[in-house]
Amino acid sequence: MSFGIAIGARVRKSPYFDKTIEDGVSAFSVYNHMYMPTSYGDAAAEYDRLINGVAMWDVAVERQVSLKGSDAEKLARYLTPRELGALNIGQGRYVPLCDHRGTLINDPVLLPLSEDECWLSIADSDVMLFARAIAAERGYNVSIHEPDVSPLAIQGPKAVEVVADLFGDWIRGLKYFGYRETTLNGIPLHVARSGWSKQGGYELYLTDGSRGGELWDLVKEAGKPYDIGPGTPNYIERLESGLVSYGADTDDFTNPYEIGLGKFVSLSREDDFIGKKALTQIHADGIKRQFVGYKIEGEPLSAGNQHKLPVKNNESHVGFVSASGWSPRVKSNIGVGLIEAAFSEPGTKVTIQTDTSDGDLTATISKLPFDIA
Ligand code: THG
Repeated sequence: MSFGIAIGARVRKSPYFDKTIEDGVSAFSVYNHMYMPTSYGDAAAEYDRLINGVAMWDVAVERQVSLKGSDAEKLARYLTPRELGALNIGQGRYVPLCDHRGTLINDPVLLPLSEDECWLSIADSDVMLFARAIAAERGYNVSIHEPDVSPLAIQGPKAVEVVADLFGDWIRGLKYFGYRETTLNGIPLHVARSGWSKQGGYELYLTDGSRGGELWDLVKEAGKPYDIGPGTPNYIERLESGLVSYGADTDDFTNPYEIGLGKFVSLSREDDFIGKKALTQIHADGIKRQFVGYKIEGEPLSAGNQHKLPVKNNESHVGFVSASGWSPRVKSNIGVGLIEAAFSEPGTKVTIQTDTSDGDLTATISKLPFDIA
């Protein structure tokens, strides 16, 4: 199977788009109506850089939704089931969002920028439309738009050295999700300690898209002593680490409890928030499914699965595998997905039905994150 993805004006381009092509990008996905690099053609090298070195990722698709106005904070609190307590400028927080049915609709990072503005750094769904409708219906004094902001992630154990060489040693003192506004050769950006991997790293939130190429080159140059190379949100590392991929792992019925984000839901909050009633009911009823790891027997699976794979117990369908592949560190094929609660106990054996020559595979439920051998 070999085919391309149509490149046109309808799907948006990252400010790093031309640079990723120069650096040999070989596959894109579409995320937040934008092309997102997913491979540079050498999965083993990209994984190795992330685990042992440092990689640079075009994650401009992590779009910001700016809430600005005297009710910005009020709206942010109403949108998430998380109890936020005091918001601190310069300190981000992971804030899952639900709809009125208690279904997870995004899992952004909230960045409080000032008394009257915050950004939601979103995963792949149309939070701007949702937030605008909520704000208008409630009569909140807030304007909502997507600013010109494009994160570039620097991830891996050596990321800290690259970022310290670029900005100074103060970046070592940033807390997780902490960030600070600064410039690099006059390029405006925010430096944040964050990223969608458990290997450590930073994200540069570029705030002038016309300077993406320049920023890409500066990071690449500073990374040379550390053998920096291109990468993307890593398909295998995120499975090992048990990071949720909204959209891949979730469906239109997934609630935060079953996907492992229950700790961010505060039913005891005195103020109201979207989904409070539904989440209270879901919590009282007990969850029906659970997000689990699958340790899968057999030869290394050639590539990621293209569909959610059915999981069976005898002949009944009890769950699915949303992503799977060979883990060099677990030294096994692994996967993640939702399964009926009765089968979610670690050690339970199940059958995964593939739609390839791999046939049916035997798997054992594992806790997340996976233990690294
Ligand atoms: N970078 C930025 N924005 C993002 C993402 C990103 N927006 C949404 C998308 N990723 C998915 N959301 C995330 C982002 C970070 C984390 C998980 C999902 C994360 N989690 C830590 C963990 O699970 O250990 C910490 C969570 C906590 O305890 O607060 O880092 O990649 N800019």
